[in-house]
Amino acid sequence: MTRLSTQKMEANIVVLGTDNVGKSALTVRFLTRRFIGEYGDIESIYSHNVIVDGREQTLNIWDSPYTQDLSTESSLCEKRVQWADGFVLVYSICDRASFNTVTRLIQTIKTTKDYLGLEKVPIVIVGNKRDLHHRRTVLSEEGRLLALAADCQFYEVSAAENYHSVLMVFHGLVDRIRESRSVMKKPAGIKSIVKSMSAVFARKRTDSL
Ligand SMILES: Nc1nc2c(ncn2[C@@H]2O[C@H](COP(=O)(O)OP(=O)(O)OP(=O)(O)O)[C@@H](O)[C@H]2O)c(=O)[nH]1
Ligand SMILES: [Mg+2]
Repeated sequence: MTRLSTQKMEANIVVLGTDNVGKSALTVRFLTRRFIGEYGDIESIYSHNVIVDGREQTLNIWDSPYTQDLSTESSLCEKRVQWADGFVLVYSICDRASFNTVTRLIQTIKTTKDYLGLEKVPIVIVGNKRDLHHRRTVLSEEGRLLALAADCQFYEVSAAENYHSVLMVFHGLVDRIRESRSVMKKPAGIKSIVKSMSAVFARKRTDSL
């Protein structure tokens, strides 16, 4: 029997990306394990309890249809970014423009939130529609390189065909949110600033010799 930790975590997750990339399909797949094909203009914040690494977590997941109001420049987008603790940024592997938007979204998130000094920002990049590989226009390597450059996690999935990889996306994000919270809380941050300042001064002293 697995013992649950009493420490319950709550986290806000926003799913962002251009239209038709599968934001609702991914969200619904995670919540219900099902792929229903057509999702219409669903706009919802779902509350979902999960157990990750023996810990109970409440995830509030915000999925909304893409409109110009949700473009990376808008204040509505900024509001969502402020609300969220973690981000699922979705593009379709068959849609180059949707991949370019993810690059812009990362910049918006990083300039809106203060992630200074945080090694692993709570962002997961998702290349969806992997089953449509014959129509692929974005290589897996491009997604992986973007994630590497931005310190994000990366998955290629098919919401249509596979539940497990979608589960990995959300569990991976929960891990990152937890890590980012513990790093932000740590007073050791001050210690490391002092340490790096002393290193700079020490270097200056030796430089001037
Ligand atoms: N083949 C394939 N089709 C998918 C996949 N995921 C979603 N789709 C289809 O892509 C279309 C758009 O999916 P949605 O989940 O509605 O996309 P969305 O990003 O929520 O779009 P908006 O809400 O309009 O911004 C639907 O017809 C889905 O059935 C996938 O992994 N593979
Ligand atoms: Mg949708």
